[in-house]
Formats: sequence, structure tokens, C-alpha cells
Amino acid sequence: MAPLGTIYTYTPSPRLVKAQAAANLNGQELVIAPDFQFGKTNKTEEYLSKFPTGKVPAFEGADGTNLIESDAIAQYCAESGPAAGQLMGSTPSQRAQIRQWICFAQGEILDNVQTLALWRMKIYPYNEASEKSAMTKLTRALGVLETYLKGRTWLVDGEKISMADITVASSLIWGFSMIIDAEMRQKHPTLMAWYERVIEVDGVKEAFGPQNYIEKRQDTPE
Ligand SMILES: N[C@@H](CCC(=O)N[C@@H](CS)C(=O)NCC(=O)O)C(=O)O
Repeated sequence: MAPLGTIYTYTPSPRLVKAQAAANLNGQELVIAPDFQFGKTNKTEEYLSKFPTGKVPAFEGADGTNLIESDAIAQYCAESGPAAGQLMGSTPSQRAQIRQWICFAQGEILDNVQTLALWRMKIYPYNEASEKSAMTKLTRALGVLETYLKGRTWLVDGEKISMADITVASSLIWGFSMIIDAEMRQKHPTLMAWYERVIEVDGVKEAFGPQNYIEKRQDTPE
């Protein structure tokens, strides 16, 4: 079968793995543009003519569909195969719940994780007020998940993983490797059990790779 399309991005990227997981679950192949250079390729006129934000990830489908925004790319991959109903929902209720958790992942988790991760990755300078605000919001979001997941296997009713689980889990990858340390993880046993369950699912496992967990987070720059 021909690949579903090509994704332009740096790797590894938490914004890429949700699309890769969705493609895997649908038996589809995605190509990662081999000669892509972040900061260079995505500033060219050719790139901007297809992907107007100049950001990554961006997707060029074999059917001519060009997409920006990682959740739209992941949706395209999720809806391009036999697992579409499972991954994106097959009733209005399921679809809305999946959308709810995708929005939650972006607004309540990934935005905060990014603020907390970027100075630790030495990409942005440290800012005490931003650090405190993002940590408070992230802690609240983890609490929401811990409570909501009690007695549940997956985020949305149903027997199988959906894009709700895959997207929320992907938003936590940098969180677990840089911020949500052993002490914090211990306070969220239900969330941790769910996360381990998500990343062990065939297709998700290959996309996410092994998770690196930080033991003790760095709180201020050296
Ligand atoms: N909401 C977007 C965010 C994309 C985004 O901010 N990408 C960053 C890298 S993580 C980027 O390409 N930045 C380059 C720039 O701002 O020019 C998505 O989920 O795809």
C-alpha cells in the first residue's frame, strides 16, 4: 500500500507520535520527510505556500491534502482506515467526548508542559511567574485525570483506546521526562496505570517508543 502521506517535523516530537500511532492502528504508513531541517525548510516559500504557519508538524497527503496543526493531522490519520470509528468515535456523544479530551490535552496539558519544558531544554529563558503558573495548571490537570480515570480503562466509554487516550498521553511525554518526577507520579497512581496501559497498546508502543521518566526535576536554572 502507498504511504498515506509525508510529515514534515523534527523528531522525536510529541506532536508527531499521535499521528504515527493513529496511522499504525489503521495499518497505514507515514513518511517522515528525510531532509527536513527545522528553522530552515519550514521558512522556505515552497513550505509556506503549502503550510501557512511555517510550523511543524505539517502533513502532505498522497491525496493532495495539506494540513497544519497536529490534532488535524492525527485526525486525518485516525479517519483513514478501519479503526476510524474506534479512534474518532462512532456516535455524536463519543465524538464530542474525544474532541473534549483533545482540547484538554492541548489547552490544559501541552501548553503548560511546553512552558515548563522549554527552559529546561535551554530553548527559552527561565521565568519564575510562568513556571509557577504553568506548574499550578499542570498539577490541576493531572488531578482531573487522576479522579476521572478511577474505575475507567480508557478516557471515553468503550472497550478500546481512542484518540482521546493517544492525544492526552502524547501531551504528557515531555511532562514525564522533564517535570512530573517520582514524587509527583506517586500522587497519581491511576493516571500512571492508565498511561502505562496506553503506551503498551500495539501500534501506540511503536510510535511512542520507551518513555523516559525523570526521578527528580530541576526546579531552577543552575
Ligand atoms: N498547535 C500547533 C503548534 C505547532 C508549533 O507550535 N510548532 C512549533 C514547534 S513545537 C513550531 O513549529 N515553531 C516554529 C515557529 O514558531 O516558527 C500544533 O499542534 O501543531
